[in-house]
Amino acid sequence: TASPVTASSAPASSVSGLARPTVDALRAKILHHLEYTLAKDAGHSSRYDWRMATSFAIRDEMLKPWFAATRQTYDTGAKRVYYLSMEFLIGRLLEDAMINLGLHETIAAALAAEGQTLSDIIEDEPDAALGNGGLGRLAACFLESMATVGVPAHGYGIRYEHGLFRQRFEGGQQVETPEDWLSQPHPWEFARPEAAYIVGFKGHSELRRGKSVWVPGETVKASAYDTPVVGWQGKWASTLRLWAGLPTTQFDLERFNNGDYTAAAAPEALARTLSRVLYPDDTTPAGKELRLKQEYFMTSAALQDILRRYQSQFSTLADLPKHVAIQLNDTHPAIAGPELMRLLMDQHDMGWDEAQTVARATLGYTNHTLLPEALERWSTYLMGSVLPRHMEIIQRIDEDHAKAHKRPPSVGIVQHNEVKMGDLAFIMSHKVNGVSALHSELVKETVFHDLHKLHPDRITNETNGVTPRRWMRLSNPALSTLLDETIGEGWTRDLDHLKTLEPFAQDAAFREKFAAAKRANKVALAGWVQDTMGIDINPDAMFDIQIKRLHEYKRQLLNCFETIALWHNMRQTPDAGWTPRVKFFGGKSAPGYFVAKEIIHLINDVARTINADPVTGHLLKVVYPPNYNVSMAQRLIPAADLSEQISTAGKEASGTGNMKLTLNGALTIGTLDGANVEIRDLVGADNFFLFGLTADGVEKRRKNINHAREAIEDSQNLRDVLQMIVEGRFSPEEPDRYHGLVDRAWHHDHYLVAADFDSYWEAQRAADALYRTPQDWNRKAILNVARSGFFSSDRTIRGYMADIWDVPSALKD
Ligand code: 7GP
Repeated sequence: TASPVTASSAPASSVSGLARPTVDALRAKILHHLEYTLAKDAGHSSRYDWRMATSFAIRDEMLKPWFAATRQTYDTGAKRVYYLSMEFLIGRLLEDAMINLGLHETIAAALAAEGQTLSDIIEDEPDAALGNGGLGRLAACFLESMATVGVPAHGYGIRYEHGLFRQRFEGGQQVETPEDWLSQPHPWEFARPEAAYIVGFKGHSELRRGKSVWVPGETVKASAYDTPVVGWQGKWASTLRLWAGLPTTQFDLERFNNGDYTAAAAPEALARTLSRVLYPDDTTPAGKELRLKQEYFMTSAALQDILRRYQSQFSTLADLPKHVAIQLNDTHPAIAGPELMRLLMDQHDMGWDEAQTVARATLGYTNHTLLPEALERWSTYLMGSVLPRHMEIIQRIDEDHAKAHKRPPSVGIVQHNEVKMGDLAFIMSHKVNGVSALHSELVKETVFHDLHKLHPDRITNETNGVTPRRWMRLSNPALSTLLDETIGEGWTRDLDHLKTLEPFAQDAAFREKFAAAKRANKVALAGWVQDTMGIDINPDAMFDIQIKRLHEYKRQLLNCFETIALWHNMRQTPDAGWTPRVKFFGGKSAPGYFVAKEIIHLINDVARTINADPVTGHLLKVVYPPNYNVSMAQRLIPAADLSEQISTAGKEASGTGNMKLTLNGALTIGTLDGANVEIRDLVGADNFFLFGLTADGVEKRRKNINHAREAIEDSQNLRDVLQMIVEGRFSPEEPDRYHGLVDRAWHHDHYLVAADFDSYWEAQRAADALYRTPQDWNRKAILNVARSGFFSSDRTIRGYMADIWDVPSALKD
């Protein structure tokens, strides 16, 4: 039952510059939506009803900035940015919107007045998991940063009915179940049935009056759903437009009436398949026809929408690049090059050369990985049958390029009966960027070595970043409040303000407050681990966290081996003054990635064994909560002491979890890989635990075919670890369970786990030693926070605006 509101006249939050509703007004709004949108009585409403009503009340507040941004963009004819991505890993939206609109406390008070608890309502929201990992989460951070910085922007993607699978552990093994975030209505989206486009597949291309025309053999309709994304303090907003597949043919009533129900529903089922599921592989492409169709479906719908909007405002398509910048998130939308040319030529009568010039000036391409197995290639047979007209265009782009440049034989979009999507994206973009300084250099030296020589001005770097709204203000209120009190709130919009925190590292009183905030976060996490997993952990132990997709190159196996070695050593001398640790792992494996799944199994077997050991119980615990996702990251990152960034050097393009953990005051143990290099440069070598071979060193070491055996023979610790595993210490019910894994460690150690093991062990012991002197640890942790301002995705977006998009901010000041 409702209680009277008392806080209605108090200023609801410290956010300024935005006309914000009072507690009373919001309370009335929530009740209104409960009654009129959900048709529920407040006395008989479920948590779901309250969440929906609260979300609708917040959504109403998003409309003003959203409309204002849209109107201003039309009125000023401003240049627009379109971010094409097969993934947007946005997570929950309610709290993010509340925080950016400055309504967190107001909503909490309004709900409290109705006897509801805001945190319960926040937890009721399913994660929108429309992405796999780093690439998808980066896209989500970018949307929010574009809304904060003031970029007229749309993200385009697919409205997958099923996002990334849910992970369970059965007997320690990963089991996947479908994710169903859309089984309940999604309160943030607006269906736009009027924004729909026909997308074709297959058929053939024919000449009509001297012009090529594509006659598709199949068609589907792409129908739009819009979600507004408001920036910090609601000064600007961007739009996420996701496409759903619908049939173009009418439901076949005759067949239905004749009793053939399946055939009657077939066109619908086929079209829906396009937006049914997210491919669950991140760095390994699927190579399947459906995936190619999904990529083309999203890209074609987006480009048709972009041209329609452009033509509603401007007349000459030749000026497209003056008003439009399109960014390709990896090669997944790389068909945009030929598709944009096709639309310009076949539908708008532009000539070949002009169409190519316009397309290239409009498109930019971001590369997110160097792993050869992740570079998309489609057989010319598949491309030619699914997209026959595009295959013609691709071939001619390739011929043009060959004529215009003296190419070495390695260059060519079409080679060995395959279309190389990386080369296509490179050739059809005016700028190509890597995602960290090291990665961009490696892009020049490796994948695009020859193309870089032909086009030396094309590759640029835009080091990744993360939004400080979600990854500090939302997820770490304890530290956020301390920052506000110490240096003011300005850091939220301009993360460089964190620099002013630096002197406080020397201030013992501040260090104490900083440590108290970290401890509060660790206590909260420990409570959650106890409640959800039944594992008792000590909040004063070092919380050592490795959270990311499971992949051999990320080397969760190295961490697992070190865990075993540590346990083994602790058991032998339990009184040797060990630093107590809790090792956290989180992450999913691609369903078909056998080796990664075996590593998950081993970690869980190791956790089971170690957590049951009474000798080391006070010293070491291993925690691997299933179903790591954005919301779990928000829980773990603020509680981390040590950030594990231990990929084989040269393999992790950038990393973004590394940035979130640094920002939240964890110290990094890491290799010189991806953005770790920049993190270490900025926070200082003294405040970072470095180990391992460099990217060059890795290449050299691999030339010795015995590198693993030699490293194992030199390391008593590692030999003991492998021996314990092979003896079945962690799998007594099936002692030979890991014989294959151990055999690979000796003979097929492509990611140099063995070669880096001793160096990693040493760095871990240095971390142990430092942790025993909390004053020193905390000083370094504070310096990590103070020097992490560079890793805001606002800075990244400003880089894209200046170097690639040529777009100014629409916001004054
Ligand atoms: C990831 C990279 O592995 C990671 O290092 C980077 O921080 C992130 O992109 C954002 O740039 N790549 C993917 O998630 C991925 O799916 C395959 O790459 C194309």
